[in-house]
Amino acid sequence: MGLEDEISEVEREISDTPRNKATEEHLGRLKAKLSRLREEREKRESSSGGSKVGYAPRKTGHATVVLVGFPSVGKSTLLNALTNADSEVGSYSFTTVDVVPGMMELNGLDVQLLDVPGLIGGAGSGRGNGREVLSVVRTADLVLLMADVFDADQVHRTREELRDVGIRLDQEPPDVRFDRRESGGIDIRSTVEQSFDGSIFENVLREYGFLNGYVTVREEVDVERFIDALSGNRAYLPSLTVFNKVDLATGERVAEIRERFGDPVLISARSGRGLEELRERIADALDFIRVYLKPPSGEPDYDEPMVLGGGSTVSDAAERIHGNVASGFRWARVWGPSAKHDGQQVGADHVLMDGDVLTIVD
Ligand SMILES: Nc1nc2c(ncn2[C@@H]2O[C@H](COP(=O)(O)OP(=O)(O)O)[C@@H](O)[C@H]2O)c(=O)[nH]1
Ligand SMILES: [Mg+2]
Repeated sequence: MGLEDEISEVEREISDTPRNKATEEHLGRLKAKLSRLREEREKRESSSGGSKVGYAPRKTGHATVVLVGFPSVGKSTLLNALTNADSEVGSYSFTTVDVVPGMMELNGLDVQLLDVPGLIGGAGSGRGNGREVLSVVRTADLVLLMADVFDADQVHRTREELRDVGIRLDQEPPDVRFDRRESGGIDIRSTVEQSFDGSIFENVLREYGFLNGYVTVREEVDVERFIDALSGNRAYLPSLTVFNKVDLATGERVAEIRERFGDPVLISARSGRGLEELRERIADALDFIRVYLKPPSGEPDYDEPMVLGGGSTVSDAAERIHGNVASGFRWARVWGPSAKHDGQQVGADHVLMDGDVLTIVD
């Protein structure tokens, strides 16, 4: 049996198996098998595919936001409304995935927006192009999940398709550690109580060829998350849910969407309604801070801030400058929001804030 057939067969078996206590263990094993077979398929594709396979998109700007959603949901319209994108000129292709980039300015930062038209709901979506999709989406700092205001189920279907290619939205990576050893079998330790028994874990481990070693689980995991941890081939990204074509919707419809989806952004890419809110929500989600570097006896450089992720420390800034943390960093001074007083002397662990002025002495 070929790999494709084997995958289809396992997929079919999973969907045909009723979900209950008695089938839990069997299902766990099937899911592990499916995950492993899909990885095998991606590996084969990447070794036999064209030379374009596996190139990540150019990382430009301070952050990258990737746009995903079904065809005709309004991705191109939004990209054109928010960015300088010229899809005729700018687009480039992987073997199965097209990428259309655009740049927008957000609070003084350059943010790259990527439209990946064929990713969801297309002929090849969710099949065979997993590795390429991952290589595109992995570089992103945020996913905009776009749905049509008249077809709210697209949200779930889009999430499902992303799941199938290893993209996990709004989840932290699982806190599970694997340490292989030569012999002695499997030793699973969990620091929290688990709701299913260890033999399910063990079956999954065997499916992955993990026969000897220690497994340390530090959170309550289900089978899916355990497989995610074991596979390693996953991307964990924050997302914003965006409903488009709100210009056509009644107030009632809008209220219903808000009710069902917590805090979605409602926009009309065509009329421009909601786009300012969307820009603000993207900026909030990216959570970037700007730090202005000042030489020890000079003025701060207000023209080109250093841009760092939220929660970054002085040592992160030093690392950005020197390429590694340790080299020559002696001490630093900060002025601004994170400083207790002007020119406060701080250590490597000091947490920086947006708008700080920083001098690193080395
Ligand atoms: N009424 C309305 N139509 C829109 C809106 N955004 C896009 N469209 C239309 O929906 C169709 C598909 O849009 P497009 O941007 O090509 O979708 P894509 O396939 O996701 O890139 C086009 O006819 C657009 O003009 C919107 O906010 N309101
Ligand atoms: Mg399009």
